[in-house]
Amino acid sequence: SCQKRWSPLPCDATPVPETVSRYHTHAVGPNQCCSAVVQQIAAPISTVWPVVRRFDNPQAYKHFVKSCHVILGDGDVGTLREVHVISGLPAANSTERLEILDDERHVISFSVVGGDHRLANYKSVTTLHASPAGNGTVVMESYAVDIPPGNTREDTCVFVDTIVRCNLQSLAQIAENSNR
Ligand code: A9S
Repeated sequence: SCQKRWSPLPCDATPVPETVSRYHTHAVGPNQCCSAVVQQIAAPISTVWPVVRRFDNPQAYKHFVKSCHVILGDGDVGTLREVHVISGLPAANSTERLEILDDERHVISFSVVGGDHRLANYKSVTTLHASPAGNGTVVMESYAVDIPPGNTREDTCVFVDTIVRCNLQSLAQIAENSNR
């Protein structure tokens, strides 16, 4: 479980939402690493979810994505997309499978099933939660991924955390601006 890595509070004393313990507990192999990123957004779930749920349109908030084409399926679980990324990354494209899309619990998950990049067996889960403070949203995105040959666990987490944090900051900006 990744819980210890990111929980600011002791696991045994902290009641976390059921969707958190349920969806952010990854089975992590010996040569894998996992982590999670949390982002506060000053916009309601009803504004954030329509952006996040679009498996066919990750470029709406992921700035590293140059283009995306659905290659199989119609947006249900099992749908495959091919993502092409901007230059400057150690990657060209990625083939990704929609694993979970839950419009009631606000959960989306995909796994990387192919492509020209170094993040083999990448799998992520993103959940939205009403912020305890008020009318905002807390986004939680966790992942597990193989540690690429020649990289350390730490390198890998820093690299992926950076990408995920960029994506969630961009999501926050878009959602907060669409509020005005
Ligand atoms: O797309 C995401 O939600 C998250 C990540 C970490 C995506 C990573 C990526 O698409 C690149 C941005 C191209 C970086 C993949 C699969 C491999 C990379 O090296």
